[in-house]
Amino acid sequence: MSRASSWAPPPGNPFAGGDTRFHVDGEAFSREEVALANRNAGLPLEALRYEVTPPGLHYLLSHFDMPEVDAASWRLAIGGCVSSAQSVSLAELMQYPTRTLRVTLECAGNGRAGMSPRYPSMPWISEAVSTAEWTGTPLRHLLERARPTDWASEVAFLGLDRGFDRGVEHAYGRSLKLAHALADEVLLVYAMNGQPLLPQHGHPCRLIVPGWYGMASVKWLSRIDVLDKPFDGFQQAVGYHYRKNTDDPGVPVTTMRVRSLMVPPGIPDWYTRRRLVEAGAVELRGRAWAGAGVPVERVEVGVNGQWCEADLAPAGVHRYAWRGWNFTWQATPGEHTLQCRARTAAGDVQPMEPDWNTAGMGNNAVQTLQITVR
Ligand SMILES: Nc1nc2c(c(=O)[nH]1)N[C@H]1C(S)=C(S)[C@@H](COP(=O)(O)O)O[C@H]1N2
Ligand SMILES: [Mo]
Repeated sequence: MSRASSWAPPPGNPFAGGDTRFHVDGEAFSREEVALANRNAGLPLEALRYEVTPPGLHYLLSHFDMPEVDAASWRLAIGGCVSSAQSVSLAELMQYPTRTLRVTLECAGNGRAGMSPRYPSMPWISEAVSTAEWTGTPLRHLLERARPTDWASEVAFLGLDRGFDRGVEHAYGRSLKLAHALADEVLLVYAMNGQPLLPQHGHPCRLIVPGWYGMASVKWLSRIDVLDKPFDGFQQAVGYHYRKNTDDPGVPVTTMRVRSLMVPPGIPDWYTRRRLVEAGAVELRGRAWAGAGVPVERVEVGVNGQWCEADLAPAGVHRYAWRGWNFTWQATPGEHTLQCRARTAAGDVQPMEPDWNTAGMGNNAVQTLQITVR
């Protein structure tokens, strides 16, 4: 595992040299960006129609390769600052009290392609969001059995996948503050929409951290380390920060920012994805979400810059899932611009322009669609 002290690439590291990626302007995507886009699928926006995303349509983000795991011999170790280190099999984990939560996950890099200049990485436009029913057990049950020591402050989660980023070799890992790790909604999950986890979503067991951007929900768990100091793994200490420039220590990326998306209306042109809609009443619909369990309170639809109130679905019991909305648009022949914008109960509103940062994270600017009405 990478530690802060080992960030300077050790001798013999074939990918030493730190960050070799430079920001780019314009719409031309590199071969590497296209290759990442082929590996990490997005939610086709018409699939926003499903309250719970069918598993094969759930967006995907994996940094390295999917590890090969034998569920029958897999074990999860819990150690570090605990009184009683644990090791559980999948069958043992399933004996713990079960909890199912409907959770909307969004990748922190969603919208990266809309930031200019752009950081070469997974070039999401707006499709890195989905909702699933995750079943597992609250992590606190295992932590309570392991009994963190009085000086424990943080819990690190290590995946079985391993690779290099910016010259640093590491297993994918993230951490949570101990108090957060003990919250009842933080789950060790082995099923998605009632089925065993698919290989790409972390089989046989992953973490789900509701309300946070997806990077916190570590897939393919191998080990949980209870720590007495902040976790210094690469994806925690170096990756996932909002930075204004490369010297900026930055602010850690945490909970999801408020956002809404609409199902593109009408029919598309195969290549450009431009839309054609027939004149008359058009039912626009979409979904809106925010992080940290804060409810979305309002969605507005912009028609050529004029904002109107959309109808929001009832809040319901799914505190960590997106909310549906719809709006009837009287479409008249010609060219039109459609937008949508959500606001939370805490008063946070989507901005019109992205809040630029070096890694292209947390872009929750309003979605804009160009529509031709016939
Ligand atoms: N072990 C591991 N966990 C991981 C990742 C990863 O690359 N390796 N990617 C993270 C990121 S950045 C996101 S957005 C979510 C995506 O989860 P999904 O692929 O199941 O949608 O997983 C997170 N957990
Ligand atoms: Mo992500």
